[in-house]
Amino acid sequence: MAPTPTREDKFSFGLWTLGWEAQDPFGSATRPRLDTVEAIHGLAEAGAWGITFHDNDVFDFDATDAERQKAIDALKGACDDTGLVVEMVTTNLFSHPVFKDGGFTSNDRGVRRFALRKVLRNIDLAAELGATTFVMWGGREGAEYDSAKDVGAALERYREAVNLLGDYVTDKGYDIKFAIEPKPNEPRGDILLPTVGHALAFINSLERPELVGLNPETGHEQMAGLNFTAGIAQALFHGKLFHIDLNGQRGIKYDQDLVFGHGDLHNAFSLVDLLEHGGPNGGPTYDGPRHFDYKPSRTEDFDGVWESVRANMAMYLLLKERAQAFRADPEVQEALEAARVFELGQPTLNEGESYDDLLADRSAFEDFDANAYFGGKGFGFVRLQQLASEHLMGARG
Ligand code: GLT
Ligand code: MN
Ligand code: MN
Repeated sequence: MAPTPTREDKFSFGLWTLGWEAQDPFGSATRPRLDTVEAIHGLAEAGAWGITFHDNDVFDFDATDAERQKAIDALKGACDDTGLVVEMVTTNLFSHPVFKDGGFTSNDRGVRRFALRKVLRNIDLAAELGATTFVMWGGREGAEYDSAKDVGAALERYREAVNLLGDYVTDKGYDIKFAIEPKPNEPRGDILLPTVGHALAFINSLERPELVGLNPETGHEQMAGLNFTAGIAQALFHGKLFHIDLNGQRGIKYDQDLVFGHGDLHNAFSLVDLLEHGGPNGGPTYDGPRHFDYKPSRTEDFDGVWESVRANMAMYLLLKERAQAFRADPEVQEALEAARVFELGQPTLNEGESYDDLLADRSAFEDFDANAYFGGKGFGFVRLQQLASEHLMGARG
């Protein structure tokens, strides 16, 4: 039996996730639109704590001011009725034809100015609704052709945009931080800031890097063939895990946005272990929202949509239980010790040791038996992974 989610679990969902009508490049929608108020009430009943949305998940791109306000009021009312919080807001800079070459980095300067205005208006809304994270997923910021995009200039414009947004929230006194969401490709052939690492380097070049972190998505790193847990560990290491998009992906292919854990289950297990416990040597944990960015498969009707909502939370909680059992198992602790995982927590040099001291230490080099590592001194990592797998499968404690 899967544990029941509670508000303390801090589960949140994008309105665009369960609200997806399931159209894809090869076929039309297979479900009707899900009303915002209905979605919020359903999420509250399922045990979620918060919601997130793009401006145009709530009101149309072409909405009049009155239509926009009516939609916002309906959302606010549903949140007041259910106690759900709006924890993050983001801007749709990818659906409308005006953004066909991107928003912040379109070759067309008029489009770039329009995109900035759309985002500034949406930041005001985010602040009004109490959201503290503002995600920027630049799905259209990229190109299909090397000859068409000056990548250096595009990064310059990206930086100009994010610097301006940092000035804006600072001057307005908003309690909002930005989280950049990397993705390697899709919808563009190649997207700028394709991975966690690229985005970290970009953030460090900003005028207010402290205001900007990451919103990594499971499937996006895995689309690049990367290990999501390792990417999250690096984001935590840099103090930049501001938010997270949990979902499932099976290998290097199109963005599947499956239910969390329905892709690479081993990686989902190690991820939950990391988020909940930090690294084995006591690295930082994550206490932000557990946010799901997935798509209920096109095969599903509304029963399947709600099944998938519950499945995301159930998978997280089950993996959390399994990770707790893994950490608490004395045999695992002994295997971690034997695998010298804790030894990596020890500095390589002694306290106060200089390179001169290291050079003088014969045991470090002249007398060090490097050949003992041939046919000996195995690390026992396979045993450790087997123990992790047995815990994951519920075969132990
Ligand atoms: C879009 C994308 C997601 C992003 C969303 C935020 S929108 O659905 O596929 O990965 O997180 O803009
Ligand atoms: Mn995705
Ligand atoms: Mn996402």
